[in-house]
Amino acid sequence: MKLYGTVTSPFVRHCRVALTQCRLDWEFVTGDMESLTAQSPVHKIPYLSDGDRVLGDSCSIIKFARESAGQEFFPDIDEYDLFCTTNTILDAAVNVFQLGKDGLTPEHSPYLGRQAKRVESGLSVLDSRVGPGNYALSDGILRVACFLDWGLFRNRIDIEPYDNLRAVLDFSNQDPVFTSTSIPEEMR
Ligand SMILES: N[C@@H](CCC(=O)N[C@@H](CS)C(=O)NCC(=O)O)C(=O)O
Repeated sequence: MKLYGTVTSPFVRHCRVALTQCRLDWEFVTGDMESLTAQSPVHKIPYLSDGDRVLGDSCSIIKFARESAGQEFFPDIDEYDLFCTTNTILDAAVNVFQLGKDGLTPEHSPYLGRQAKRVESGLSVLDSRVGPGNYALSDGILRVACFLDWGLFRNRIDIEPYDNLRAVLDFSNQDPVFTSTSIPEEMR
């Protein structure tokens, strides 16, 4: 099977970690955004092809990986909500980032202003959701870590005030599979 995406995308990164953890036989196909998204079902990355099957979203790709390896995909509702909530915040952050590249900032658009506020208030929500304590590299925590690392790389977030979020990222950065998918140093 082939996973298509860039090395900077947080959605792609979570899939790379899951496919590696599940020890599936897969290949990472990377390249420039334009050519990758041209082939994708909804012109986004990641997407995965496995024979005749094409999966066009990180959520279905991770479910496919986990279940192919005989694992359950989100048996716990709170963990699933952490994943979904992080996705909402991450989508908002990506939105603000992409439109910013086109010269559109929150000052130009009330909707974009709401998206930016969602990211800001979302950090505090995530910080209390993850709480202090012993973390496991579950898909909820992994999604948070992929978001945080991308958000820092793109200068979209400041996690200095959030002890728990910093602890989640420190914890994730001790995992060899998570660090093997780090955004390359030369791109930072
Ligand atoms: N819901 C999708 C979101 C994926 C997504 O937003 N990917 C971004 C890259 S990080 C993308 O392809 N953006 C291209 C575009 O919007 O044109 C998933 O979870 O896979």
